[in-house]
Amino acid sequence: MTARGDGEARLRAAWLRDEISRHNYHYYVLDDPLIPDSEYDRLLRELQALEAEHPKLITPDSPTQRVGASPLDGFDEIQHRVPMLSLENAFSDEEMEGFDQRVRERLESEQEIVYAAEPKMDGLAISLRYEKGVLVQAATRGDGTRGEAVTQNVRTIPSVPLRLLADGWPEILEVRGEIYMPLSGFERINQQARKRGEKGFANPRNAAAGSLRQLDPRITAQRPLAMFCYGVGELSGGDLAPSYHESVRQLSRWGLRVSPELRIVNGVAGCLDYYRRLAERREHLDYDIDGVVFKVDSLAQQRVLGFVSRAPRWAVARKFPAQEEITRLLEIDVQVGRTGALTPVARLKPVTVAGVTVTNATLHNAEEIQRKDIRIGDWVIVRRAGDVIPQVVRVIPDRRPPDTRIFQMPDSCPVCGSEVIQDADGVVLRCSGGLYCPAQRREAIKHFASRRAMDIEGLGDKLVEQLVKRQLVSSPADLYQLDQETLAGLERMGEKSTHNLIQALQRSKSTTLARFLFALGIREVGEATAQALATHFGTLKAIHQAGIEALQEVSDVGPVVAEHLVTFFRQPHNQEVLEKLLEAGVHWPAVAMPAVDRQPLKGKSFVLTGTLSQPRSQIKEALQSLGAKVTGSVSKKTDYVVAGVDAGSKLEKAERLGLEILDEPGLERLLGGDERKNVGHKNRARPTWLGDDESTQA
Ligand code: 9MJ
Repeated sequence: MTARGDGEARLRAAWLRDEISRHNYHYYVLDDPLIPDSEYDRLLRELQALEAEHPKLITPDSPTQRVGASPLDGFDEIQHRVPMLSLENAFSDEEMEGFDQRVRERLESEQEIVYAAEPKMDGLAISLRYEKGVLVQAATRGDGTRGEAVTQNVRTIPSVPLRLLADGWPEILEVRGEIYMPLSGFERINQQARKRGEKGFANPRNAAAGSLRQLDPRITAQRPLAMFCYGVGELSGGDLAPSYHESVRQLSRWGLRVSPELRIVNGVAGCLDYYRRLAERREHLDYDIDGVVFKVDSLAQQRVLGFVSRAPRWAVARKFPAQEEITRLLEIDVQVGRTGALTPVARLKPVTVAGVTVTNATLHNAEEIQRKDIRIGDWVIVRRAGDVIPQVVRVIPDRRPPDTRIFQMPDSCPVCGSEVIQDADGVVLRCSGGLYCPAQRREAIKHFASRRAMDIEGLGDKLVEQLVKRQLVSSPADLYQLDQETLAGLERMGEKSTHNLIQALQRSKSTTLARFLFALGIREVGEATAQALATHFGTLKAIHQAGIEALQEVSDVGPVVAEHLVTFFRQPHNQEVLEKLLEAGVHWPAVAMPAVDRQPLKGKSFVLTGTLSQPRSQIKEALQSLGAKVTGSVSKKTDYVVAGVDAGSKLEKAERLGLEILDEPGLERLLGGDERKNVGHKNRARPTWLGDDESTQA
């Protein structure tokens, strides 16, 4: 390669920097990449090579400088010219009403106040200073007046722009926001730490703080950190829009990442409604939040309201109730699950966590108990996260009483006495009793009846427990033999509930192949796998007859799942149960398949964008089963773009390129072309689940 002329190299480097920054923004800030990763890597490598050849071309805002500078001796202290404020808290609806009333009184407003609402991130407050659009300093909040410069560390965070995009930014712009670690990243780095024999971080907030306070930026660079921006400190040589939400929109235009949850709400009623809705969705977010922040949206009104000591009068944090409490671990019992797995469960001295009394918490497995050094009698911290089973976070070693006992897993099943065997992974212990074990039987039946399986309404856990205990039911097939008289003899079964249950059992017989497969409770066959198997093979017979290899042709079936399937169908006991279920009248419409070698969408490439009414994974699977390729970014080579609600830049790009765009009905038409429509089903006399036609009496 000939060395480029200096001028040409400078131009190329500048172009590459802009191009990489633009893609960085689309990938990390908008979460909507324009090009494949390989293409991005190629651009970055070209810039690295160019800078290696011409070191003079390296600028502090070059994307190559994110990998982490040399270690520091310590962090410089910096002074915040505009103090970094904290927030007043509200712990109840009444306190929120009090806040709103104070705001209205101060503003002498008869009208409802317009508030901006957004999640309260549980991370670290950070200030980013941009001069002429270039990031020159990043600092922690510290005590609000003095913080520490963590510039080199923050530079490694991909969602923090090293240079602002677009135009119109003030000459000096200090942006404030929260740096946090996404939950998925937190799990990953903790797993890696454990593999190395280290302890890992207690929670994502500590992990983010620890990562940001690294003296070696190269370590920070390897930590999955992200940032949401929510405010402005110092500002000169430019201006902001007149409201909070519009100024946040401006920040976003300049390449800064802002919360997608930001909404405008009216009055305190709007605030309380937002709070409740977000609280419900809290567990589905990929980051920890500890409440909601409400801010008076008008910046003019904010100025009138001003500050008290260190908090603005125009904002409040409505905090979620505490989710961790301390209690005593009284005993450890062992539960036997549907597949025989033994799970140690902590019996706790009852404690109220976030308004709910907690008496049990899962301990997962023996390894976890050992790792956390949990002993019977310890004082422990219990966490309840939404409707998830409560967890023992850790013990409080300082409070350990002298008489604690070390727990050991049993070598025989605590329910049926069968031998306990260890899974190949060496972590999970299992009862070898199979359906001989009443616990496994009970769990298998609960699963069979559950909403996403056969959906037998009214057959709750307590009822299943009674049925199994009284030996009225020992397999799912026995459920369909239950009669009015038997059911009426059970606790809490009046005439009406008995009648309803019989009806529900009857209704449940009409199902789908995918649901039925899932309901059987075959190990590792979840809903998605069951759906994939049903779509791929079309009939129960075909799945039963498929060997290990044929099964692995299904998208998410590997050797382990294939082995479980073959083992399941080989068991005479299972064959008998299947036969009885079909005999009882369980049926589904035939899944009419294209011949396996006919893949009508072979070679076609699809991109899914926007919110669709089914999980993307399901749509993707359906498309893949017809031979299509599903990719993440739109290009000239894309054949179809499936656009759901609120589709954004991918849809725009598809329109620009003149690609074929499908809405959901359009996609359904494509997927449900004539050859794939569910065909009608015939009556038949004999259960023939191994026969030619499974479409049964309906
Ligand atoms: C957090 N922690 O998410 C503020 N915050 O505004 C949001 N914090 C804040 N805003 C002014 N979303 C001071 C602090």
